[in-house]
Amino acid sequence: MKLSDSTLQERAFKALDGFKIEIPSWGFANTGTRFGKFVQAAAATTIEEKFADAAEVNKLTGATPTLALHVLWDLPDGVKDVPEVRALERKFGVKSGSINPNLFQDQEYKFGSLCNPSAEIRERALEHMLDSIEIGKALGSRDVSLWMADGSNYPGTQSMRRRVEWLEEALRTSHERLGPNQRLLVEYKPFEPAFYHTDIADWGMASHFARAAGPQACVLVDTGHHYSAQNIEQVVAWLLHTNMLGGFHFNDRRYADDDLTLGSIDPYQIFRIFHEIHVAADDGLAMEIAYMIDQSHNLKGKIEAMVQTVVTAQELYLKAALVNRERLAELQKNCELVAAEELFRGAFWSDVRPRTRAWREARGLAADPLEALRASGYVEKIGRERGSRSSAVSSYA
Ligand code: LRH
Ligand code: MN
Repeated sequence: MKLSDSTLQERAFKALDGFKIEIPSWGFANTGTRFGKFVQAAAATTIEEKFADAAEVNKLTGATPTLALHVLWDLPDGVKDVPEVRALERKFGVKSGSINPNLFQDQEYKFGSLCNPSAEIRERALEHMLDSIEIGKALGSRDVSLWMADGSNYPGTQSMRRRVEWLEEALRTSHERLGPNQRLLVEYKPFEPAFYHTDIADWGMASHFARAAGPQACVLVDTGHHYSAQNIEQVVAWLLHTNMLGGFHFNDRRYADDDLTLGSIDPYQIFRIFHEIHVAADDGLAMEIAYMIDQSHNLKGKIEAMVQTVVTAQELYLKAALVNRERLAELQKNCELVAAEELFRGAFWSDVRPRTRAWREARGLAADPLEALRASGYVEKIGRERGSRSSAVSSYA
């Protein structure tokens, strides 16, 4: 049974009204690769500038009310920086989102942080975890989002099972410290910067650590953290089935953790992921999914890339929302392969931009956020204001 245009329009507005995606503070900063960093005059270096840029993106897209913070990059003095961040939230109308501990840049983490053979270093890493949880409580943020670079580069140089035990212990202690509404998101990554073993390398390990920690812990799927041959939407289907899916770090890649802009290489991948989520919603699965962007804009204009990413995410989320899932379920049951594929892929190919424009106009937003950004002169303005000091850049973001 074909869906009428009014049904599609209604579903479209409902889907877009409900779709919020969190933007990373580090997406506005000068970032690079080990081969260098190309500085942009308009890049943000202070937490105030990161909130200002986040507010501009939210004004243009109506879909990014929260800003992910990385503790040592955005709150270098820890909990003491909370009052300033609170004031920025009020000034710019953007709330602090997930709190991301930094357990990878300190010299002492050379052989790991929570998995380091030195009990002393594990203790200090745990202190930072607990500080990050306290910052989350003080800011009223729901998620503490943990990614660790921990691993090794050469066979035989570390005990992988010992490190599992140390991490289980640290995450149990961290979970005990969570507030009633807080969650611990465990992010996995198969390699980089460790190139022999990574302690949280895949969804199975992340699920184990989350379960071992406690009921408020779940798994974060960074789309860039998979071997190229991996079926990411199947991982998502499993995490939905096992009620372990906490959220996403969206980006795109051609080879490894390239952190390119969402939908720039394989938009169909993200469409397939969103489809699994829409079907799970139809099935009434309890879900609290944090949609977040995790990209480093090394060449594209930082704000332009962020607006482009949010618009692309809205379009891919909507394309998947408008799949005639009732009809697809029939075709899947009858194993009508070509008809099912044509329906599924057809939804991906349908141009939903007229619907996203209509939704924006109906919600008093710019019909074309990228065009509105260009017309606003915002990037030029902040480039002039920030440009004079942009030569020396120190930390990663
Ligand atoms: C690690 C990662 C993690 C963040 C970092 C900026 O690759 O995906 O989520 O801490 O990027
Ligand atoms: Mn990530």
